[in-house]
Amino acid sequence: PSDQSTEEIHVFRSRLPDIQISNNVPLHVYLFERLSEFQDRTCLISGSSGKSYTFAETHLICQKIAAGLTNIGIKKGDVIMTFLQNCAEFVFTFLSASMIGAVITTANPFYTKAEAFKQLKASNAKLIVTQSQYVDKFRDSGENDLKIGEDFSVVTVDDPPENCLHFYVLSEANEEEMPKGIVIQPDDPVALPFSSGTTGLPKGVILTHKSLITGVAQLVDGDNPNLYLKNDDVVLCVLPLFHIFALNSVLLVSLRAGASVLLMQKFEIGALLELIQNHRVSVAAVVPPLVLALAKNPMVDSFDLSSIRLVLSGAAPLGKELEEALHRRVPQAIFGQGYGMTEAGPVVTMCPAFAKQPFSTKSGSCGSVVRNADLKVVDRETGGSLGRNQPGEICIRGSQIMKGYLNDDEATARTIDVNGWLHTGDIGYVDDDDEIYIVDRVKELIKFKGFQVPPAELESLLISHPDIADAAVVPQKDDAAGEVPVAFVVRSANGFEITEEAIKEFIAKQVIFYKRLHKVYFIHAIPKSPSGKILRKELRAKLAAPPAS
Ligand code: 4UU
Repeated sequence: PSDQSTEEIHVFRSRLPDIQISNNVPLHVYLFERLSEFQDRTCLISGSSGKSYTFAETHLICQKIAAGLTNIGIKKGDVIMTFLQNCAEFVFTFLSASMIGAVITTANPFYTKAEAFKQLKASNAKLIVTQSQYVDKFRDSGENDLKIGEDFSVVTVDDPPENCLHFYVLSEANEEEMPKGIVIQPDDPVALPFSSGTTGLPKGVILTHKSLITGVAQLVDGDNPNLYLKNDDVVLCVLPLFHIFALNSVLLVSLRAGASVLLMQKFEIGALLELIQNHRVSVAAVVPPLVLALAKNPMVDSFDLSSIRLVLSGAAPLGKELEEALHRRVPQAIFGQGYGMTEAGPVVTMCPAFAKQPFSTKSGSCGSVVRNADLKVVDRETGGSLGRNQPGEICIRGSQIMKGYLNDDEATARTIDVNGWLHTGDIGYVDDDDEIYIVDRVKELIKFKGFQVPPAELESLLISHPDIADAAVVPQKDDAAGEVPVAFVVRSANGFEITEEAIKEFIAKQVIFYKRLHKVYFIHAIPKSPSGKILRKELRAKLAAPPAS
């Protein structure tokens, strides 16, 4: 029963017909294809300063920066790290990199020094674009052998500290000096976000020009786009652009569709509500914790949110009650979810109620598979594909998925099989109306408010402590964050005195806030399979069980 011919039987497709996708050009060419039509429309709005840029201005600034990047020695294939909160410079840097065939690796600016250096090293970035307040994270810490000005350059969007350049050096270059004759192939990388995928440490996810164009086209192209954006839409960008959700499903789709992107540097409920009201935001991309804030906060009632027509939630499961609670406050809006994964390029399923000619959907569903792609549900035991209403591992195939992990063929082969299926590590099923429900996650990944917490990273830090013999980190359900990481720890023979507090503090010093341990349980041995794999299910079951008296 496991032969190839039966394997292909249960393939789910979008109800929207396939479309022609022009994914043989570079990403920026595709995104700015209709520039002459949109040039005077607003492209970007900075929420904090109110400054805005038209499409023509955005395009010109990007050409200047492309020249500026070339002037400071950035070449095709080089990696540039953005270490930025949402701002116009993030967008400019991303698009300019595409213009010269460079690659952007996006990182969270709240990363600790150790986390920042890890990504810098793994991605081999030649340039970091950041704010002056974060530059110290890239200064030598003794163990790191990389140095600013020698191994990589740093550009800051505000006054540059020692050895760093001001962003003006890039943005005031002469666009005429943009290098000519750079040939960019569809299979060349353009973005390198980091993700731990189904197992292990964070890895560079190679997204090519072709993958990102396909991912955008699947949402906003065609006569009946799955995510119908009008060119007078104002799309809220409060989710961080360093994460693939906002990068793809807020920024890139809006650029392609000619909609305006309202950039918010950080989430603050009052400022957010004011911006929605003042800029007449019509499309809002959110994550469940943001839905919670909007559904519960009494301030919401004093603002006019009547401009919102679409609310797209993703990156973590959204409870029905929560969705309905927010819907009562924004009754005119269509609510729906997208389900994605960095490696999947990123969208796997999208709410079809967002289409130009919409399909009705049920609350709780993550939408239907995107067009121009195949989805199957796999039985984890037999490897065979399953029919409707049977939960199994969601697999996705199409030109949008990643090329692979950077310098990690083994992890790539574990994730994308020989038939081109990307295995998501999520358990879900397809119902009779082609709607997809995610019901569980079998991969290690923990998601705190939609942010990735890779257990392997915390486990390796824990094991590095002399008083800890062994450790395992698993998710625990949490009302505010969805999930929080908790640790099971085996004390080493000499370490019988180490306390929960000491362990929490040891971790907190080394990681970004959302990776902090919320609880430490001491245990005699970590349950493992004969091959040495941590039996995470057993540990998760311990958490679910009532405490032994
Ligand atoms: C239950 O979270 C993302 C990408 C999300 C995204 C992107 C574009 C959503 C909508 C969109 O338009 O990527 P990662 O790599 O950070 O995390 C991937 C994992 C998934 O494998 C799944 O476990 O995050 C979880 N996840 C969800 N879970 C993502 N979306 C959902 C969802 N419901 N809607």
